[in-house]
Amino acid sequence: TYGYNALEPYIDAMTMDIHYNKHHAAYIKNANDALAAEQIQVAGEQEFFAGITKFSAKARNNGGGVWNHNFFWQIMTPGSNGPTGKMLDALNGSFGSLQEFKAQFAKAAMSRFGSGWAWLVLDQGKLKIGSTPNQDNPLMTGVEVTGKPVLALDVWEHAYYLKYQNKRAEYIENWWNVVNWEKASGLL
Ligand code: MN3
Repeated sequence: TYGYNALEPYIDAMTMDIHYNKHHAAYIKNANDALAAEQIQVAGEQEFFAGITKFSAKARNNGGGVWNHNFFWQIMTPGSNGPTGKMLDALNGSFGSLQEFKAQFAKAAMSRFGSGWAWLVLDQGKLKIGSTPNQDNPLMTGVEVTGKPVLALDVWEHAYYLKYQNKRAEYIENWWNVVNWEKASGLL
């Protein structure tokens, strides 16, 4: 874990505080309400997301919100270093170069209209980039990019608006400075 100000100057403390204590907390409360109201009983998150089409929009949006943010906090770290070892090899192998990977990921994050997420996933041994709307994620059945999440970037305005306002591209560019490549590498 790290403090709200730990990702400064790339992500500001107030954004982190509100994002964690208000947005994420609301997803947790509403997901728990939905699970109870719909009497959803699943063995775990894999089963929940695999069966997502059976559940309400409230369960989907908030269940996704909980998982996505739990993952997002872990995939960031202060004092980020670039990818090395098998992570760098995998990115080079799949995208040609680190630069090309970053360009494709940024494009996915930029071209998500409205609120959503950009993802790097591992799917049947291959790395893929994609994005999802709202709080959908690649563990859900029927979304446009499926697989095991390796990186996730929140491109909801609540993730960057206080510091970056409308400049999503600048937020994305700066986000590379806080990526937890060690954690990501462990997911390969
Ligand atoms: Mn968010």
